[in-house]
Amino acid sequence: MRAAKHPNLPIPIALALLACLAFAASAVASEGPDAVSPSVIAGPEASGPYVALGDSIGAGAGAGPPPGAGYVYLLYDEYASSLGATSLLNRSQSGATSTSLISGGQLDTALADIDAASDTKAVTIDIGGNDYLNGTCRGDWDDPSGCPFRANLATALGALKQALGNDPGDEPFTVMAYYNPGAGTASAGVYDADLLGANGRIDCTDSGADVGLNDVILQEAATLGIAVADPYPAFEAAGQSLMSGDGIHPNAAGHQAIAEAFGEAVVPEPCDQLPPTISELIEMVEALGLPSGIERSLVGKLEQAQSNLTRANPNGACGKLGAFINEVEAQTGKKIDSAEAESLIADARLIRDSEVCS
Ligand SMILES: [Ca+2]
Repeated sequence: MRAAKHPNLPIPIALALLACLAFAASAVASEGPDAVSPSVIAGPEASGPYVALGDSIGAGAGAGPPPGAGYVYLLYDEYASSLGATSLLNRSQSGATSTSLISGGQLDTALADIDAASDTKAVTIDIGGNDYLNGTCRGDWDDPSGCPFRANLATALGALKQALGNDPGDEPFTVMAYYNPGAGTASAGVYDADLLGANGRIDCTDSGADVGLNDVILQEAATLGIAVADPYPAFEAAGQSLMSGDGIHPNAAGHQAIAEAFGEAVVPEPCDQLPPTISELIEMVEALGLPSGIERSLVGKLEQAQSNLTRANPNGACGKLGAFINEVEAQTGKKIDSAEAESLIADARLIRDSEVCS
């Protein structure tokens, strides 16, 4: 059934993929949901927990027994020394999908951990790999009717961020992008098609077929201002040397590489905060249907700002943008609707600050 989504796949690769998926499925099945059970490490004073959510990777699968070499446990050591974390509440569950995360209790447990009378020190999450392996998202990551991943991820990240907002202090909150488990093998391209989408890269502007699992993670994290840990490049460079041999999970060195990616996580730049152009601002004004005298006056100031820019006179442009902002402010709630005025002013300031007056 899954192979039907890849009708042009060369047969040897398709067979390799099926073998790989079958192995992964049996590995997940043999582990069962409790084989690597959620674990709690309580320090002498459990007042500063590190709360981890995730699937089997977060639970430490592949790192070898005991799971203490899993990336969550490595991060706990790091957060204990750098942030003063005094306990680890690892709620990761082997086999978790974004749907089971939300409806199966894992998210609720983690939210209760954060809401408890404690000062949460850090939160990490890895989710989505099983939406690929066992879910309905393959080939359709940008289709909300067929793939619940984006909505589920937004729900989970949003709820966790809100809970952290009510928790004392500032704390790192990081979501993991996925490595390619087939890196360096014949199945690498098949995985990449779903990790990166049809265009083979992650980008905040991707949509439709160009959206893969990691695009969704980047885009939703960018929207909410959450840092992304991206171990993909390290696994690409390492071939299979970071993999455990079960086709899916990292080995101890792989978990170490993931922990290092968390250490280097950054908040992606949101697409929608790129400054608009003056031409776009003029179009916005003209679309409002304002009284013609006011529209002429506002558009005139923007055209003069554009003209100043064209003549390499940024100070003149700054002045005209400032006059535009003043006029919009004067008309706010009068001839210009308050929300529309706020939007015009915000865009004019973005242009002034980023392109002209910096
Ligand atoms: Ca993409």
